[in-house]
Amino acid sequence: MTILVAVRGWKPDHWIRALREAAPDRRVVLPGDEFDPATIRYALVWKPEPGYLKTFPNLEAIFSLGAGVDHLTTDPDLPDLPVVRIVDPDLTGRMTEWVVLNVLLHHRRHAHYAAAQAAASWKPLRQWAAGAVRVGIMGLGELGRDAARALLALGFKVNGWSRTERRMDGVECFRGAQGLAPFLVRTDILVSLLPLTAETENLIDRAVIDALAKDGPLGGPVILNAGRGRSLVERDLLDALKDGRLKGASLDVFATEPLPPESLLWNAPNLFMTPHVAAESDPVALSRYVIGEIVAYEAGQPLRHLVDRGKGY
Ligand code: NDP
Ligand code: OXD
Repeated sequence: MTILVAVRGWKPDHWIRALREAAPDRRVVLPGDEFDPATIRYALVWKPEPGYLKTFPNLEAIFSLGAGVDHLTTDPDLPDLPVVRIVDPDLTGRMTEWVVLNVLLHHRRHAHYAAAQAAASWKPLRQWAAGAVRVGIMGLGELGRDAARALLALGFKVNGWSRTERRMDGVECFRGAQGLAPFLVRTDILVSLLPLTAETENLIDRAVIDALAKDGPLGGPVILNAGRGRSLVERDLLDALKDGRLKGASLDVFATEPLPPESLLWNAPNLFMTPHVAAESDPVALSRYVIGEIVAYEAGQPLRHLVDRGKGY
């Protein structure tokens, strides 16, 4: 009945406290604690050491404490057990806030106004309506669909791209390799909320950047990435920002995290950056989610939001 919490790079105390509050009758342990590995039935993890999870003979399910699961799928020794990911309104709402904020920063030409303010200069620019701007969301999953709804409510035109066919009211949907070019050519602001898989690694490269719409009101396309850093070729993004093929960008995720001090991205023009905080995993909200899933599972219901190992997400 014991629950193991293994979070590398995060402070575990908040998780332990939140889990004990959500499930006072259960034992919750950390990797350094004294416990019998045979008692562990559930592991709640973020970036566990590769090979670590196979050391628990009676483990029944692995819960990723983030929506992304590449931190698990890259472990060659990951036991063949159900992997549950986070699908929770708290995390989803946080991501939608980041997407809306960053779409608006570019749409409302904030880089210009921040520079003008720093120079004590009164420099109004023309502002177009949201309805004149086409936002294209790569990844119409849990996060992409919620962001799409919020952008539609603000009046933006929204397109979406996914691996399989998706339908959504008000959103023009494209899918697969054949749908990529028509999706890109209708996109002024590209938002990537893709998982990292063999297919999405290095997907957003020079060819994708050059296929984006050039006839939109922003004077050039903009890219936002809060999916995974390795889906984007950073060198190609930098070149395009420097030579003006891209009007701007916002990045929350990077190929190497933390972003090394010598990275040229720190000083790239018209780039807003956040340090992988777009949708933080909140211990209180997500402990309630995980315990709710465990209780339902123990009552005989199937586990939900399972990762498909074949697809990698
Ligand atoms: P989902 O699994 O719900 O959605 C993934 C979407 O990506 C689906 O629409 C899927 O298509 C699409 N997709 C996957 N592979 C491809 C492909 N090869 N070509 C086209 N579309 C593809 O994931 P979430 O929405 O919950 O999360 C998305 C990602 O966001 C996470 O994997 C994680 O990397 C990132 N994330 C980042 C956070 C941050 O703080 N920066 C926080 C949380 C998550 P289909 O619909 O056909 O399956
Ligand atoms: C996640 C993340 O996957 O924080 O939840 O990136």
